[in-house]
Amino acid sequence: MHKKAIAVIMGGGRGSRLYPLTKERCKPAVPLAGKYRLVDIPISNCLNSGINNIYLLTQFNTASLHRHIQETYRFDPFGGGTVDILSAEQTEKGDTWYQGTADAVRQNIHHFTSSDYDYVIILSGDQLYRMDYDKIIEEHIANGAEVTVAAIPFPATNVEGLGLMRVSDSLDVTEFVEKPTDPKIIEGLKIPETIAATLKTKEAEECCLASMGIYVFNRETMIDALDNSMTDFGKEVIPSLLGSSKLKATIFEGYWEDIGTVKAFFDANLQLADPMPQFNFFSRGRPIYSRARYLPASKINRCSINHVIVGDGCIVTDSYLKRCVIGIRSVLREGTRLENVIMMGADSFESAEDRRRNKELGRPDVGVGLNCEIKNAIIDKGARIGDNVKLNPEGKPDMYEKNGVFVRDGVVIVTKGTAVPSNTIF
Ligand code: ADQ
Ligand code: ADP
Repeated sequence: MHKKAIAVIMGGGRGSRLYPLTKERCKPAVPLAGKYRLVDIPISNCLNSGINNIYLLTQFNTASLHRHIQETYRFDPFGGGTVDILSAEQTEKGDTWYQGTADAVRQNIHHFTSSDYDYVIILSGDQLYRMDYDKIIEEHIANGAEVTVAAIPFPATNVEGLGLMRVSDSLDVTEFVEKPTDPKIIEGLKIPETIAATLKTKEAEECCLASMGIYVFNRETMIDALDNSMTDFGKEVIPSLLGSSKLKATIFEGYWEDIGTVKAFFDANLQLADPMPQFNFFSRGRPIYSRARYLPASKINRCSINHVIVGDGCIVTDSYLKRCVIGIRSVLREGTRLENVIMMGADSFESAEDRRRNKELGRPDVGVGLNCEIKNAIIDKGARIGDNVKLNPEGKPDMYEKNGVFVRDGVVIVTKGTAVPSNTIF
């Protein structure tokens, strides 16, 4: 059957839950797993599903996002394809930020009409998972649905912040409650026996069906559904379509993690360093794409390294690393111990001349200096950590911030480009 689908990736609102990683960049550009950026996940899922007309909606466009998209997603002229960044500041309304997900799509609908499409798949830009969208669209068509919502069984004790739905045995969505907090409502939305019995998920009857924030719309259904002033899909648009449109659920039972908060981002990244992580970057046939950078392979000298991911272009000497993600172009100097650390790396190597200048300016070189001890931390790009620095969030207040060093969700964050002077004990 001939079908044409476009994808719209929601690149993030204010990014406040990931702050300060979003202090100087938009959310899609936040580095992930040592060499990727968040946006590579939904884009790769699209490309692996045969969708190559992709729109990325973001509040503001940073140099790094632009560079990354331009350098990474180049399509051949025969197959075609585009990844278009549509940022709020570029809309004709000028300074108005998108009011919410539905508002962001509405403000850009005129851009999509340049594509010839029958279906739109709306995706979140801050989730780690692998999904075949083509299968879902096929299912959507076969069901004669107007809207299909992807749902995942989630333990009822753990559904805070998620939209929950009730479905019939044939997976018609009959009720949708955005982020309920009342335990009675949550209890009432547990998966019924008849559906639980069809699932692979263990103890599915103790789970609810949570919305993954992934929606397939027929073109006209979406245009009509947004012909009003509703601002959010989960809060307003989806509930408003109940009863008037044919709404179906599709159940996903693989690994899926919303990584929109500092804690979730930290945990999901470090988990990737585990021997058998739940998300597999090594899977054959469905690669996660990223920018080809032509960096040298990393050099590791006299180190003890356990459960660590090391990106390209790193130099690590006489260090002890346990459960870390070390991003591209990281430099770690002698005598340093890192435990549960995500180091994002750097945008360029420093030359001898740069290092001489650093001395003159009295600032540390980019990377981590001699004899440092860092635990439970995210070191953002281009940070300069001097010698004998100790960083550990233990016992620190959760909203701490001073001189570019933050504590959020029990994690120390050294923000992008921050210099931490030698002998700092935090
Ligand atoms: P949330 O993720 O809390 O819940 P929302 O804030 O609407 O909902 O964000 C959805 C996605 O859109 C996120 O990737 C976010 O970064 C992005 N986004 C938000 N505002 C945006 C804006 N103004 N412009 C561009 N992008 C924006 C949703 C659903 C729930 C569901 C969860 C699953 O509403 O029902 O359970 O996703 O994570
Ligand atoms: P990266 O993700 O590589 O760390 P960023 O996206 O944060 O990079 O930023 C790349 C460059 O764009 C930096 O020089 C930064 O200061 C600049 N920049 C970031 N945000 C904005 C903005 N809203 N407007 C203009 N320039 C910005």
